[in-house]
Amino acid sequence: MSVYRIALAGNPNTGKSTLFNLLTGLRQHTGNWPGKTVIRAEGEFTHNDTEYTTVDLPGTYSLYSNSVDEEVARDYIIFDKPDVTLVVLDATSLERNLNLALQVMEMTDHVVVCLNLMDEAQKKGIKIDSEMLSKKLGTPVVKVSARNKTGIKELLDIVDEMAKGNVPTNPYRMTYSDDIEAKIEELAPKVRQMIGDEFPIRWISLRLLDGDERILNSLNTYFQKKKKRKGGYNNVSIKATI
Ligand SMILES: Nc1nc2c(ncn2[C@@H]2O[C@H](COP(=O)(O)OP(=O)(O)OP(=O)(O)O)[C@@H](O)[C@H]2O)c(=O)[nH]1
Ligand SMILES: [Mg+2]
Repeated sequence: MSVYRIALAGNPNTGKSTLFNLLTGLRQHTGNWPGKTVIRAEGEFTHNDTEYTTVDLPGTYSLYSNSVDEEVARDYIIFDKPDVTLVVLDATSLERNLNLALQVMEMTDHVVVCLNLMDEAQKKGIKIDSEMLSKKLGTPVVKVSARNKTGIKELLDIVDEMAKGNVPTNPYRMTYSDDIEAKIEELAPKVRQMIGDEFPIRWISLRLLDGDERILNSLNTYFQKKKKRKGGYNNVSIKATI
């Protein structure tokens, strides 16, 4: 039986761990991320007769390289390639929270947006047209309350469908200013030539243009590990040349 992997990403305090605990119950284990002092919580659950493992990523406001937490979350999405990244948003501060959702959507097509704290939003009289939001974002959007345990079945049904490749998505991609877009166009083929197609080339090009050297470290570590595993054919050493 296949085991699919689900990552929970989102800003701090959006209810990721509450949802994680609800899904995995006692079937969870914690440790540290390799080489980092950041706690890694992983757990299992079953839905529609399918086994899932889920990872509770550290809460972050962005996925650049500003902190170890951001690096851990970012590297998991890029290098471990979960079958679905569930972006958990606080429905009471949607505008601020959508920023992270858009960043994740630049990194992977397999995104489900979970609007959590819907109970709180309702109390505050906040109304959200999730269908419209879903159309605009190009990803499924599901309203839940992890505290009141509402919307969870709908959420897991769509996660299940996406993990099995049955949900075509077309995540909204930010368009940048003309000069940045021109630079991306110039850089992307070179990045693709160096590292192949298994990574989000546009996103990596953007990070490189932003002078993010830590993504280079992460890529080098990834290729070194891969080389060791495969007995050394892939001799890629990536250096900043921009
Ligand atoms: N009202 C309401 N509160 C919630 C809901 N989900 C989580 N909370 C509360 O929100 C707070 C933060 O929840 P956590 O699950 O710790 O949030 P988190 O995203 O894991 O936070 P970090 O680990 O810091 O990133 C807690 O007090 C939860 O009880 C919800 O659906 N409704
Ligand atoms: Mg947490």
